[in-house]
Amino acid sequence: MTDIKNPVIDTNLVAEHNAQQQADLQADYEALGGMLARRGVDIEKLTALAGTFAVAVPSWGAGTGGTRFARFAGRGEPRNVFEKMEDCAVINQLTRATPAVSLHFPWDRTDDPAALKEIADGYGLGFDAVNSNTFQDQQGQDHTYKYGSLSAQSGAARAQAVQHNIDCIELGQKLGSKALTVWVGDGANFPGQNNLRGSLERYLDSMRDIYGALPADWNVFIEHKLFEPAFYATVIADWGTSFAAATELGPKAKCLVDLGHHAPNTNIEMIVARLAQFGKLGGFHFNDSKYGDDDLDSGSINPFQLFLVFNELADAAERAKSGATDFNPAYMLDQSHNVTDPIESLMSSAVEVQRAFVQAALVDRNALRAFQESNDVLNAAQTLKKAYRTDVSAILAMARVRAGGAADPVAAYRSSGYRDSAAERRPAKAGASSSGIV
Ligand code: RM4
Ligand code: MN
Ligand code: MN
Repeated sequence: MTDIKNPVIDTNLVAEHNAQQQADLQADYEALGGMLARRGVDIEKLTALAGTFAVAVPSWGAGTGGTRFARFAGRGEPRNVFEKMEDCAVINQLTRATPAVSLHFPWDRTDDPAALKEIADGYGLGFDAVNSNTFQDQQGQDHTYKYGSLSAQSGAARAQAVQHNIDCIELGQKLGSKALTVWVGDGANFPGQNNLRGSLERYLDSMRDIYGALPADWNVFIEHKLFEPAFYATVIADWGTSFAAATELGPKAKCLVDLGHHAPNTNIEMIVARLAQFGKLGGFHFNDSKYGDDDLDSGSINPFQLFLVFNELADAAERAKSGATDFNPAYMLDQSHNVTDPIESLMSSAVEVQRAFVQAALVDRNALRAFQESNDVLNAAQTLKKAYRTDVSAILAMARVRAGGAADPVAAYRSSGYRDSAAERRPAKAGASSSGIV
């Protein structure tokens, strides 16, 4: 069990919660273990594997989100990066699946990174990729991003955007991050507004400067997105452009796949397979969507797609192992919560992503290969379905309990009264640091 120096939720409460659940969990675990044993699968191996899973939490997800129309504030929302960290600590304490936080600057900027790091250490949290923000103007900023940032026509706006990214790297270094994620909203709303090729050339020039500022052990992740805020042509709209840019920049540049950033029905698992094949899969922003960049909870709309993504990741990991190469994509959530408690949504999503990870490990890869080779299409498809249909909840719960988390994170969280106490301690404050906007 990993000990957390300063747990936010009373550990006795978690222990009592687990004690109440223990008999049921044990019975479910034994039943599942028996069923898996008949398939030749050792449940203990899967539980140990589940315990290795980690997905980072986006600091901005801790606040309530909004749409273009309105934002309905939640109770006890975090008002600064320290309060966001406290919420992220709750998420990890109960799920034991989210040991790192992804920060967004300047929303999360602090003049005291050492204090932030110390508090994070106490919570048992580290820092994953830092995110830059040149998709909105900040107060007092010299040059507007209204017409673009890294690809802007204005050299001054471009230089300012480059410098902001370099500042993010410097702050991230003080916190122990090892990657910068760059997503820009740059693009055009009208045909003719931008020279399509010229915009990408300017973007690449800017990115070369940012790449040049990366420490030796850092990566830069390029995040593509089909549309919004640019509605006619986005500079980094798809994985092809992202791949070309990452290739152009060099080995430290990789592609980041945000599940919501594709047209409906896009075969995202194939994008994952392609990027993995060519060594450019940097990481993920997990979320789910029905129509566009909806930022709904992971696995809430299309859990089969999430499973298929992890199926490709399991295949890539197996290939990397036999080729003795590294394969370590960064897993992060990127969601916006409008009608749920963000802590509950982030905990549930972390568990859903972990579920897909464990289900993908259940795929009988030798059988699948044999069915593929003999063109037994039906059985090949059924091999995937068999893994996907297996309810691995008891494995996930057991892995959590063994690591010191809660058998049922949402139930334990509700019984802790954390949200009520946050609402008392954090009266709404005008101009609070942004969160929840994705
Ligand atoms: C974007 C994109 C980025 C995130 C912002 C807040 O749509 O998904 O990853 O940083 O939203
Ligand atoms: Mn994203
Ligand atoms: Mn997004």
